Amino acid sequence: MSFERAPGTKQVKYGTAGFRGPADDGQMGFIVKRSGITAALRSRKLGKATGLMITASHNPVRDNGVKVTEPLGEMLVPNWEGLATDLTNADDLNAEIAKVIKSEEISSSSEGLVILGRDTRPSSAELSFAATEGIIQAQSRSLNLGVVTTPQLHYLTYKINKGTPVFNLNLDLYYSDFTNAFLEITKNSGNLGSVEVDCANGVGLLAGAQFAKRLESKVNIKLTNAGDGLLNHDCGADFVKTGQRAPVGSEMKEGVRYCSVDGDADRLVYYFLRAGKFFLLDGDRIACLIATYLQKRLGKDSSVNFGVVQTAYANGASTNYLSALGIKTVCTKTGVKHLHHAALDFDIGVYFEANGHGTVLFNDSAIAKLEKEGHSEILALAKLVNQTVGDAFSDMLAVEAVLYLLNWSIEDWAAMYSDYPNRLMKVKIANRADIQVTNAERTCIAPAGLQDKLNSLVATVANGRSFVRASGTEDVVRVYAEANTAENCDKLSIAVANLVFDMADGQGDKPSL
Ligand code: 16G
Ligand code: ZN
Repeated sequence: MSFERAPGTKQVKYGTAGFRGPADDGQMGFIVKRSGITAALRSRKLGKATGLMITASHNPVRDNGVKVTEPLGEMLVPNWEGLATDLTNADDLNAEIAKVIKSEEISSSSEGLVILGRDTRPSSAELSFAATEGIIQAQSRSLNLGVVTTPQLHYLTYKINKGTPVFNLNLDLYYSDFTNAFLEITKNSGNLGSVEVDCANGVGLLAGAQFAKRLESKVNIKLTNAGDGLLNHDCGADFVKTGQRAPVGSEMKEGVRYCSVDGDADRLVYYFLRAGKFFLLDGDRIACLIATYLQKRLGKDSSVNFGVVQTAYANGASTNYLSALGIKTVCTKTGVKHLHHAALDFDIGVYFEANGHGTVLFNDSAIAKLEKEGHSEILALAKLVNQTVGDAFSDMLAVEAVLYLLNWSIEDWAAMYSDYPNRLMKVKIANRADIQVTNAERTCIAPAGLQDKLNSLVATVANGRSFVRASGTEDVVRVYAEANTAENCDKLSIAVANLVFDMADGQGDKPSL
């Protein structure tokens, strides 16, 4: 694989998922190398270690991708997304590097440190060499953690910047922190039963095996899709959430809790079988479970300010459930960084996308108030939830812990509310940038007149809700619809999809179910 970019190569853009694309068309090598340069320059600018993760998450195994992490484990800041884009598209790389060094006032004597990680894709190992080449070219060192989950990379990047000496930076730190937190919370419990984890044939199987071993006295963690099949193929959190069905290889039995992680283990969904029927507990449910627990334990008198951050994709029933309990909710644009940012406005910010990516952030004031009010149980939970980014395994342990603390079965959890029937469709149009949205993606402002027509369609069904937005990761427009019945929901989504197709230069066949 060449790590050089041929002049005139198609331009790429650093998006919500970093850079992502096919791993076999000769482009990913230079894209990852230049992301190494970006991560190194960012590190030199801040005088702190940054992270670089090579993964394409839930995408098929032939794809790959790369993301840069800020020192405390957050997503790359917006103006550097622009610099990453410029560095990656530059015909003259050295000139572009010089430009960034000048505009960002990076000292010529500074040296960076980039923490490097990769998933299990066959293309990932070679791409980590590409990254190293870029990191060195940008006058920095790299510390290669090898095969890790995305949240492990974020967590260890955070740890090194919080003072963990470089020689102590290893995965044992990650496993012991989360294992100890779980054991602390469940110290008075007996065995909590079985949970079966679909590892999507990805890196999750390594993390899953560690937790299974370290927690065997408390919970029986059984792993499926643990490397015997193709990555993300008919399995994983995205497959289960999108298809609302069990992954391949799972012979579901009543009375067992099931969950799926995605290809880099930053998303989680739960499910179980009841009377022969498949029942999904997605990111909205996880948020509602944790919020319910917090509200019960904090009680009326606590000064801790907490709330839930969702996107427009959150099922309306979950938002209504939270509002009925008097829990604050906020809606942001799609993409983890937007939710994360909004969650920081609360002492405790619970954020989850419906797809299962999310976490619970506790700020310093929350910790101080919890200490003062004597909430040791919630303080223990704060240690169990990965504070840097959504983490499928940390979230799984948090769900298990909260079910235990509430003395709830998975059935009790499922009974919180009933989802409104909903449907997600894709529409191909000539130029998806023609669709412009505002109000956390719930209102379409271009093409002119589309939103008015959409409103009229929504008004034709009971409990109707629908919105459209251009995907950030695929060349399509996504249409979401929700209504009181599955039939009305189908009727609404097909009508809105056709509206988009007709008003925004639809391509190919007219949308149908
Ligand atoms: C990316 C985002 C995810 C979002 C998805 C939406 C991050 C780390 N990931 O995977 O949060 O749900 O994009 O995809 O921000 P879409 O724009 O194609 O609908
Ligand atoms: Zn992922």
